[in-house]
Amino acid sequence: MNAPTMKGLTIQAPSYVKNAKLIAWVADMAALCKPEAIHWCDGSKEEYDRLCQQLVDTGTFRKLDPAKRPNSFLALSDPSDVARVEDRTYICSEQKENAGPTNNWMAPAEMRATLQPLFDGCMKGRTMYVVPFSMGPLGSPIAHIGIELSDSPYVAVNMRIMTRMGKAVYDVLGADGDFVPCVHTVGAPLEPGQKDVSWPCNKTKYIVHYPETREIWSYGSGYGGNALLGKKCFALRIASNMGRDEGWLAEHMLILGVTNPEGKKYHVAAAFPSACGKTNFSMLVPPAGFEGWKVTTIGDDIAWIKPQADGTLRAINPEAGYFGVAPGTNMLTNPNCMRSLDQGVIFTNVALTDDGDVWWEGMEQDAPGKALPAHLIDWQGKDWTPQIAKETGAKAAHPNARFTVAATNNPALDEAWDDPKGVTIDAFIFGGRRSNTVPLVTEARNWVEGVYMAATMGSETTAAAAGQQGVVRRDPFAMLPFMGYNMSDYFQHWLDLGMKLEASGAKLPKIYTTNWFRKGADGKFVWPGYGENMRVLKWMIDRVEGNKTEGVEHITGISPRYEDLNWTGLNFSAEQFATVTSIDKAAWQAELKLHAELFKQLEHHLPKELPETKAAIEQRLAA
Ligand code: O2Y
Ligand code: MN
Repeated sequence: MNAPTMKGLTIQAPSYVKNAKLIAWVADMAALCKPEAIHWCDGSKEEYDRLCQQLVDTGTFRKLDPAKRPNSFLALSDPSDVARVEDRTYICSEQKENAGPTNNWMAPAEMRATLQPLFDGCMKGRTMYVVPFSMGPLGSPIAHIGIELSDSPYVAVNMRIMTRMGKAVYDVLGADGDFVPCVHTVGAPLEPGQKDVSWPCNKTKYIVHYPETREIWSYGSGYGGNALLGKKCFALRIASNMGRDEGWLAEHMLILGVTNPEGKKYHVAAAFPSACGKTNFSMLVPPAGFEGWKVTTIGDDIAWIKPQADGTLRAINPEAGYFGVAPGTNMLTNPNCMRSLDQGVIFTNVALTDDGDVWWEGMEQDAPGKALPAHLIDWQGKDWTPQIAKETGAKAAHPNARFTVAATNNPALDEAWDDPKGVTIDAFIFGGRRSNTVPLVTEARNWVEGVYMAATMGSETTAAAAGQQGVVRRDPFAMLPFMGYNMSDYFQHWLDLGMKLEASGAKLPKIYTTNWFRKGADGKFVWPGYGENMRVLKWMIDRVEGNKTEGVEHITGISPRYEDLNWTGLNFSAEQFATVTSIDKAAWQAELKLHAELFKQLEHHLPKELPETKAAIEQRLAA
């Protein structure tokens, strides 16, 4: 059909692409980026296999031993391109205050002028892949469509795993459907005859969002959230704007199903800061003592939640795969995840074994005493031996090494994971990472108290991340790096939604905070975590069901007493329980001063309910 041309390059869209706006946009972007060719992805397995083989041929992928890890590949990135770049991530709203104090901001016109020369000719010598994707089940009333233009075949194959990608998206899009345009380049044009590198990228990076026009432009990185634009850029930063305008929620939350021994099923959405075990919790295996309980995964990272006419909140996982952290994943911490990685995986920045398989730190923690591999190729392509590691501290896998794998590989996948209607949320969990102060679990007495706890949640940085131990980084709703507008307006959006649901007579989901990370006097974690978190989850579900264990009321809500949890199969004393639940008056006085600092930073449009709730907590603390 439509075939605009551009200096010898024909923008020949396949006949099944009927959307004139899309075709015109691709022509405009091709005119700007000047690729050598355009490939319209159809999402087929043949296409995936062909692109993976191309990535092997060009040295980006290494095919793993098919007997050990069938249909799986390893990519090693450029050492400078290993993670999301928060300091290069921008929310370019017309007004600075709409991006808020927690985001980098530049005026849209200024950013467009900055990006124009960078994108001009940025895809020379490369193919532009047109990647159509649906965030959420195809055609779901909760789902939305994006089109990513990228000069990275690595991005194209990862997007096929992470989203519903391919031809069928065009049927949903139709002739005049809407989509979020996402442009991505590694920023490494090739001159005629120039040999490519295995991981092209540019030391200049820009991850740019225009919330008013719902556009994403990404320059210079081929890695993860910087390049797979359906994930953090669309599903959180742009979608949070859509949600604010349309009355729904785009959240950094896993979604799980939990079925009790009576066969009754509940759904929980849980927000934890990045790298705090969301994938593990979403795939939790109930321990001994919880026979008859079952946990199933709907999503491991992002939830889109839309209120329904009946007052319920229905949620989908907009993604179709997991882009999880490999180091630390093992048969003890996450057996379902390990089983998900048996075949069909793209690994990035883990180590390569001499027999063509992968390895990462913590992979064999479940097999104490097992010798380290005698030799590996590390994530930088260098020789690694236990001796080198001892002498230099070199990690075989990068700490942010990842696997990309289809949700359908997960043995604990929920049967409703792909249901266009989504699932009804019964409870929200907000989990911080605090060595002290915040108890193991607390139920908010009402929606406002829950919003307060979520707004003030924090995460203690590790020494590696911050150069110093124990600094609390406030991460409201675990959304700090992913908020697409003013954080205080977002708090207001949550409060408004709660008020609206309450006014309609709906039963609101309960709100909980958790903290698996309290430490004892010896500086060690006290709570065993992982599958043992089921003990806390059961308490929540029992409370949702109305089997109210009394619990204890304290300054921020209600927590269980020792006798309220099921301890079968775990040796955990009442003293240890006190260590993870106690409320220390002096520590909380200091904590509330930090809440005040947060509220000062967010004072523009800060809902009055938050300082009011803080005052109530202070009063209870003083009493
Ligand atoms: O470093 C990256 O690009 C990945 S970040 C990421 C990936 C999967 C799920 N969550 C996150 C995160 O930072 O929260
Ligand atoms: Mn995440």
